[in-house]
Amino acid sequence: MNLIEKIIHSHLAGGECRPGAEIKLVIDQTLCQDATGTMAFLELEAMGIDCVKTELSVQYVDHNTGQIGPENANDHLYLESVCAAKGVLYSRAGNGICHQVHLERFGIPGKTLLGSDSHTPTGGGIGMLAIGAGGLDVALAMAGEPFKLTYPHIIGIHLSGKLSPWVSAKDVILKVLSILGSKGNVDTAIEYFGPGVLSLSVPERATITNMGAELGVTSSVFPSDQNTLAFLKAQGRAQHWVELKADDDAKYDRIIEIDLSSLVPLAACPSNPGNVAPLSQCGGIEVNQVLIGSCTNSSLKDLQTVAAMLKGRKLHSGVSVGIAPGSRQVLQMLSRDGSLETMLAAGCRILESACGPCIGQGFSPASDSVSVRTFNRNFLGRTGTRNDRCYLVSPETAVATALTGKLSDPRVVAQELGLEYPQWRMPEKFIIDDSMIALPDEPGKTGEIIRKETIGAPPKCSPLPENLQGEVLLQLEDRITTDHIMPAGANLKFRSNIPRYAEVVFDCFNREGEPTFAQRAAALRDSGKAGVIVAGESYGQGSSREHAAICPMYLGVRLVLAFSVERIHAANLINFGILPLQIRKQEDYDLLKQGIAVEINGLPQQIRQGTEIEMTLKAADGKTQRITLLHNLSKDDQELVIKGGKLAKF
Ligand code: MIC
Ligand code: SF4
Repeated sequence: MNLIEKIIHSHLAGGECRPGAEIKLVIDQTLCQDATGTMAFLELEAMGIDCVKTELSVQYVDHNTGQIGPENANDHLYLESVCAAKGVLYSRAGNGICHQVHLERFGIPGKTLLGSDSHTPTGGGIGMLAIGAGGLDVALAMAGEPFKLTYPHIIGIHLSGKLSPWVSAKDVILKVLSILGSKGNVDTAIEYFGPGVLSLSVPERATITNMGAELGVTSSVFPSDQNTLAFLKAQGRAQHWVELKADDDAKYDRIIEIDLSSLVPLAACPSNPGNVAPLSQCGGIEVNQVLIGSCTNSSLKDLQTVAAMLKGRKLHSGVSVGIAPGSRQVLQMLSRDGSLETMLAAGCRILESACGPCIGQGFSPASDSVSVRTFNRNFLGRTGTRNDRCYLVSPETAVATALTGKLSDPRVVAQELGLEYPQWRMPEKFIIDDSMIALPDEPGKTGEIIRKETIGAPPKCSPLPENLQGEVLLQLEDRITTDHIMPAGANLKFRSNIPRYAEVVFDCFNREGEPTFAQRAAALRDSGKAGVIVAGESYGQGSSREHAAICPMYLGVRLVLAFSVERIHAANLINFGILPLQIRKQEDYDLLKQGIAVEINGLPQQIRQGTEIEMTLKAADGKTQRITLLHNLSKDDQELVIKGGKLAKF
């Protein structure tokens, strides 16, 4: 068996191990972050669960830490008190980004981890089978229910050779993105193997598995070896180490060969992580902002490399540089070894250990300017600036750019400046201080759950109608992300208030002087009709935010018609009673224009009797046409969506 098969087999709670079949997995650990966690815990409360049933559940505060207005702090109070009551560890604001802290303090090779954040697969860097999901699915896992997923096709990426100086882990995952693209990889998982693995430390592996999320795969996993042990030892957790690897005769559904020595510095160009090009092809662009951090590139390894490159140098005067260390541990280490001083002396702006600009919380770039970031997503507008131009690169490329003011190949800059590549070594011991992680109350001695006025309730959805009458509210193209559907940035603080957050659904498609999407959808809902969204391929890529289903559902959306829907988003739609249907032909897509009326008769019966759904389209001139759509819902999911989603039963 390969390693992913081994972990799945040891956690199987039902189903058949065959690509495409539905299986149930026992979940050992869960993680939530604050932007998805409030809803997850409100859902857990709605289920009437007293105490979580997992081996370990941790709630982090890392997304909503700007605290402009009381909403964020109200969320934090609610989360800390509900975690104390339900047996969940709570990592306070300032302690770091969930994926980085989880890797440092809690990740265990061979365990399963379900997280309400799409970058949960970061845990694959330490040999976990770590999967992102919507908050409701994580709440169910905390309640002790196994997690349902499609048994994946397993791609083996065989690594050989060793990275050349100035080429780093980010370039490896950008290379993989250039091969597999950022769409069409649903129900696939990636396992890294081969002699090249040993040349990568745990933080480097975690950069690679983290950005596997941008491929749209279920998870990415590295073996657990001597490097994993070295990392765990330095974290004071050697007892958690087990050796894990694929059998010598393991099979994969597909094998991709990557010779690490042949890689060059790469960039993901605007505005998708899949738009990868060698830096030599996009160099010379004038850059105004460089940001280093996010759960992809904010480890001690990354930031000590950054400091070594900056030592004794000043930033280019045209560039504003921000650095957000991934955790308080990383920040303390940088402070102790003098790296922080080097960064400040160079002219860098030091940010809190949190997601910050990665999710549009400040540091939006100037209009018509270029921002270069070590982050994982550059979807249009995610920086908080409309029509932004954002490039994703390695920390080495980011510093080379910060020094020159132009998007630069670090190999060239190193030669010009006479820079030696800083060789990184894992410290013998990291600074270990878990005092910002609050432990739960003793059973039977739980305190009050604090619920301020900005904490709402998760809305329930009604069953699907017998005969659905609706209208296409929006016809969209390929690769519509959850950032398009549910913008974060300045709106992130409304995550606990669905009616308020729903006002900005599809905000990026609203035009001045015209009714907004939310207004059109609510008017249709109030007239008793269903809202319909039409899209191309890979609808709902990106974040795990279930708000991209909850808020449209709240506005009366009941159908999403697309060529394909990404895994986490498809599950979120079903969980909240929205039916995803597959468009079969381009001619059908072309007919599904905004404003066209649609009708489906006997919808529940059609769902139950097969995979085809007949829909009638009625144009404004009274002409009707029929099209056939497909669904691939399991029996359980059919009943779930028919009765109005998972919360309907509570
Ligand atoms: C993201 O990177 O888009 C986020 C913000 O971390 C999301 C979660 C969210 O929307 O709260 C994710 O990746 O799942
Ligand atoms: Fe936070 Fe950005 Fe990572 Fe999402 S991708 S968890 S916003 S750092």
